[in-house]
Amino acid sequence: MHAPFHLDGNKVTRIFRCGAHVFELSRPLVMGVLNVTPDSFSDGGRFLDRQIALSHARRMRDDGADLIDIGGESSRPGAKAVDEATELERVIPIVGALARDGIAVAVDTRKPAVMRAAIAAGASMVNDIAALTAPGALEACAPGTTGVCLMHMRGEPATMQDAPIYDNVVKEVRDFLLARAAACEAAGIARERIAIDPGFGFGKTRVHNLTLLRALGDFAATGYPVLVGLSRKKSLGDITGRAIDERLAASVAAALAAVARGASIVRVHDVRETVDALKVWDAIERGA
Ligand code: 9MG
Repeated sequence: MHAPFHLDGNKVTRIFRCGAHVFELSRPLVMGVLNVTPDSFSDGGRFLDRQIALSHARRMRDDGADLIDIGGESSRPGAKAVDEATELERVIPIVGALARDGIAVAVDTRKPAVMRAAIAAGASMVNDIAALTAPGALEACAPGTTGVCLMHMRGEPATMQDAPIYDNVVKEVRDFLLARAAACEAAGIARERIAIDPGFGFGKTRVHNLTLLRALGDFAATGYPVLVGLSRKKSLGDITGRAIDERLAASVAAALAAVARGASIVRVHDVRETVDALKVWDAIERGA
């Protein structure tokens, strides 16, 4: 399969288009997480105040984040659904303010109405843990040039960690993502606007997560940029025995391992540390 390319002199680079932001994938991109929720698993309640949320997002931008992912509904295991009005009220003013700053903003939502409002407010990307499966989601994202991230999730956040079972986790997740990417392209979302994500921790055991991580090359081989979110997740806590706020080293290690296996975008809470680690990794890779 072929990826979208950008020709710059005799240099050929893959690109990921997110609205006005066209990212060259010659180096890994960092997406900073901003949860404006009372109950997200790692930073729930910290950024409900709008000014604190904006300061934190701008700090992540200054620390080197390429994109900021804003979510108004927690997707942690067991999380309760949020109504549309609440989600709109939490995220749209922040999306608008950061987009006006020229920041590439992703909106983390499953709701087509939130997608439409966020895109109208200047969002450059829609990050959907349900891979645009909600009725109207494809139609909400198709017009224009907004980027999309299609994530795999088995079940729903409320119950997804209740003993998930796969015959072949890599094949099932990859097949699902390729089918969703094909649905996007059929709906008019160009290939250069699509990223895929195996959905670590979303209806997967620790072994499923590790199997997917080891097989990330199979996802990268599809030609779609692969986005990976492992930052502070339970699997890292299980491996290290560390509490959520003590998983920085584990998260940076996981981000590096993902990039080394072909991830193009890492979704992280600790932007500055991840950017530094990736700069070192990149310099070693380039030998310069
Ligand atoms: C919203 N969200 C939480 N975890 C995530 C992950 O691993 N990937 C993506 N795309 N979104 C996530």
